[in-house]
Amino acid sequence: MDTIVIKKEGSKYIVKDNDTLLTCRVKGVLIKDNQRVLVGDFVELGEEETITRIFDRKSELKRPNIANVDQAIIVVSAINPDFSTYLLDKTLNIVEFNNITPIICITKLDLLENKEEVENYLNYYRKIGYKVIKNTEKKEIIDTLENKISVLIGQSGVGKSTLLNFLDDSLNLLSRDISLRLGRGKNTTRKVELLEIANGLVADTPGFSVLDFTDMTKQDIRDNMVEFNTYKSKCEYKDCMHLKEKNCEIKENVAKEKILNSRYENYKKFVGEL
Ligand SMILES: Nc1nc2c(ncn2[C@@H]2O[C@H](COP(=O)(O)OP(=O)(O)OP(=O)(O)O)[C@@H](O)[C@H]2O)c(=O)[nH]1
Ligand SMILES: [Mg+2]
Ligand SMILES: [Zn+2]
Repeated sequence: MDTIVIKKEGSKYIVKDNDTLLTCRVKGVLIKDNQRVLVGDFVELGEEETITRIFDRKSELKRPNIANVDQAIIVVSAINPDFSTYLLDKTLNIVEFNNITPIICITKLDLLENKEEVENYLNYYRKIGYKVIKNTEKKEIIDTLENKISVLIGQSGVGKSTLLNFLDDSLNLLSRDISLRLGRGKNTTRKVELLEIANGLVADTPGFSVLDFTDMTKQDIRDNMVEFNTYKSKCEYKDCMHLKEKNCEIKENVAKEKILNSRYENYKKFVGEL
């Protein structure tokens, strides 16, 4: 995977150069030039373990601030915290906007007596093209991570660190029970770092409580509702926002239950939040 920054430590960066880990500083000219090195950056190293160049980024996520992510594993729990289509749809929308492939990982199905409602939602997300994995499907997850840079995102407490520990028990990432015992705050994972897991690089991230649509327009939000795009050509207006317009194919398909009502309602909320 070439030469990639996997962690920041003070003013130093830990760089993985093939199979060697190096502690590097950044060449003065890059700092002067305001070129900030991010976790996930592919870099060129000069003499004395100095980062001399940052290669063009394929993607850049703001929160967490990480470069070149291929895919986002959106971790959602069936319960505790409750399954939230609002948070899931919001995350999907923002991840799509950033040209990162979203993958949904469901946790805590074991805690749910009646799984039908959640399973029905998951089937809908599968139907519109998303890969959905259960956190118990170890092989499936390992295959998904192979040769990719992935980021785990999801609310605090959904089980992101637990999932990584399950994939690689040498990791020993702090999960919430432990942090409560240590009397720490709510979020257990605090720093962005790429971990080598299952022949891939994975960033565990601090659970977020606020995600926003920074830099996005209403049209972006509309265009990132992926299943709307299969119907929109039949809307009367070419630029239909699927809101107040008449003869809107999206609204018709919501009424026909071809499009999930919660997806449409969440879409309206997102547009309203801008
Ligand atoms: N029963 C059950 N408990 C789970 C499952 N996954 C995680 N947990 C528990 O849920 C709690 C929170 O898990 P964490 O892995 O710390 O959650 P996190 O997403 O990393 O949280 P932050 O680091 O705060 O963002 C822990 O007590 C885990 O043991 C699951 O599939 N089933
Ligand atoms: Mg965690
Ligand atoms: Zn429309």
